[in-house]
Amino acid sequence: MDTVRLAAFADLHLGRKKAPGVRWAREVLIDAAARGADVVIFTGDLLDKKKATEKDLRDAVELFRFITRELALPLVHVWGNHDVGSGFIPHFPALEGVHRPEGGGVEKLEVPGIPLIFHAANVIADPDPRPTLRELPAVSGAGHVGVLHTEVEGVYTKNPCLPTTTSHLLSRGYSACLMGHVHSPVVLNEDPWVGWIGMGEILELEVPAT
Ligand SMILES: [Mn+2]
Repeated sequence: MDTVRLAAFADLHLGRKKAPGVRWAREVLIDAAARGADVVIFTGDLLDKKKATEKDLRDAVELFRFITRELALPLVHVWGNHDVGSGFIPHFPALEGVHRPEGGGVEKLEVPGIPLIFHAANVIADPDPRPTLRELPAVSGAGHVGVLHTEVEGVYTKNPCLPTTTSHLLSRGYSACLMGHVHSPVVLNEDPWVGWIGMGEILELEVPAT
């Protein structure tokens, strides 16, 4: 494979009334899979910290199983501040085909059959003002993708969340940097793509393989 097709979504906030919901997610992901997606990315805030219930947790697990079993696509994701605030992370099972960082630092994730290297970090507190993303490794060569739930330069100053800057992200040399936390779609840089996917949006992006 020379390129890899990503299908990315963010900030599902299950439990929140006006959030798009699991049915929406299934529909857009079915379409993305039909268009040839190789891997699904979710950039955090699966569950709403104020509204999510046990039922939403079950729906979230079912959605991830749908992606990995029915669509037969691997999933890479990180936890966002709302996931932490929901209290459900300790109850979320390990699922085959689902790849996420295990701790609170920057971790490198590799997915069998997908020629990319993911650089990802979980949010571990709400708020989470740690300067952790300074540790994102700089790389040379294609096929590196950042998967983050973050603010950039204080766009979301009310709730500090793994703060970083556009120039730092661009200096890492990644082929794309996909973010959650800001709910409107915002593109900070077109090529390589750096930005927030937004709530209720699906981003389909082709990136060069390693
Ligand atoms: Mn969010």
